[in-house]
Amino acid sequence: MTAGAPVRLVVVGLGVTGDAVLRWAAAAGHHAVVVDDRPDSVAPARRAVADALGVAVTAVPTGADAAALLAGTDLVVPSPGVPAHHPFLRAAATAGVPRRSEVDLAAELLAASGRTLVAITGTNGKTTVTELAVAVCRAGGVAAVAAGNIGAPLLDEAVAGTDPVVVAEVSSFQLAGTTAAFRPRVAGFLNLAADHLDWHGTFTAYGEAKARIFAHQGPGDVLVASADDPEVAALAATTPGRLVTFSVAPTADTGYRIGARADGAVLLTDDDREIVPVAAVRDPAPHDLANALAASALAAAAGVDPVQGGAALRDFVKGDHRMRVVAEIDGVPMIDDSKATNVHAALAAIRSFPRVVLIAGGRNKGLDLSTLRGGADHLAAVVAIGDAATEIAAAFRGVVPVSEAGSMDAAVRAAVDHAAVGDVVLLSPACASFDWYGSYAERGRDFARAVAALVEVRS
Ligand code: UMA
Repeated sequence: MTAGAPVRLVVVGLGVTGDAVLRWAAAAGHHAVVVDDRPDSVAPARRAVADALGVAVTAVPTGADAAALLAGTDLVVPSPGVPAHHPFLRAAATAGVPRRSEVDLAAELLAASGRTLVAITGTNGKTTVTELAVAVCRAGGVAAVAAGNIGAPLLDEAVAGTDPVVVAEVSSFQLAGTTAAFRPRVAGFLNLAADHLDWHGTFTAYGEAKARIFAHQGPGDVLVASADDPEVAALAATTPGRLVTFSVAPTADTGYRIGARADGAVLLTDDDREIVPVAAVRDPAPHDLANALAASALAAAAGVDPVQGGAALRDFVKGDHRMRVVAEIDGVPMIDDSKATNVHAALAAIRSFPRVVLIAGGRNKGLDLSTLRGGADHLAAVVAIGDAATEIAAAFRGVVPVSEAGSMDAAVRAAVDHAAVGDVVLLSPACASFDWYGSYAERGRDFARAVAALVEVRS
């Protein structure tokens, strides 16, 4: 696809990704058509790009119309949010039209330009590790940039960027549409727990999509993978590349790990060099240390000295909506962890405090929310919100005090009523935000607003 005859492609969905694919296709001389299930809700700026290129944005065709469009199509590029079971993608598969995701196209371009692709996936922590790996590279004297699911399309970076190292956060949706062209020099596989089952159908399919992060690597490539997550370890054992592990288990004696020194614990490289003392890492919860080790190993595999790069681990501040205290009410910290959109992330948050009043719920992504009960020992009460409120309330009835709330303001009030000194109030929803909000960030901001409003009323 990097050279050769023009290709007739159909871009499915005109969001952030479709926009990048459309601009790339036009610049490369390909002929693109854009279809979208909600053509009327396409952002005006994106529609303007399509208009300027003379490309119409139409509704996704069905039946004979879909067959006719596909008959003149060489390639389908779906946006990540379009599931493989979408009728148009099924029709494309039936018609034998190949499908490639945007990150797949980008990986091919990056390989051709000799830039190093570090591709990171996992159920949780991938945005943080992407940011950390970039910071470690830069502190180690190597120019690096973040792209992918984190927000800036990888294809835009592949077309226009120049940094020698590109660190990409890659989602399971993006990985599901990759081919043998997706061969990152360095891959990272952080953890694997149930998520996005409404898109993938089964946990096995979700895990298989994630494993595509390394599936087409060669012997000279590196896979950095968790040794602590049995699901990841089992999949990583099949890697065609060189495996480098990371672990926060006290028993770990190989790979990137925690070591004991006379003056305290330290993060260690796989060749026993000290990266930084654990005490110097701002957020020292086990998953934070795992993220720091993973980022160090990834940067090292991209040619950076992880000891020099370790300076970045000292100053690193996690992004918004990740365990962020937004205020205190009567001595109770009010914590925004809106980024926790699955059970695995919410349980990690719950278990990091002795007693929690949990605000959880939203749009369930096909997960078994009753598994949140695994955190019951840490829960003082639960306030259930959103589409999944009934499901969450049912999971906790008879286990801990539980109430349902019809708005964020009501949820915050109820949580504060349940809380005692020594507790924290934690918004860690275990669900997507799209029932009440446009994004997890919007949900987190609304939580902070509702907390501030309650502080105001009580002052
Ligand atoms: N659309 C359809 N049919 C569908 C689904 C979507 O026509 O069945 C159309 C929509 O009407 C809309 C467009 O597709 O016009 C939206 O495409 P999209 O949902 O794939 O989103 P993009 O705007 O392209 O953003 C995507 C990622 N979104 C998703 O995977 C849902 C962004 O990740 C990513 O930052 C961006 O590409 C750049 O790579 C967001 C995300 O929520 C942050 N990711 C999930 C997560 O992190 O859990 C995976």
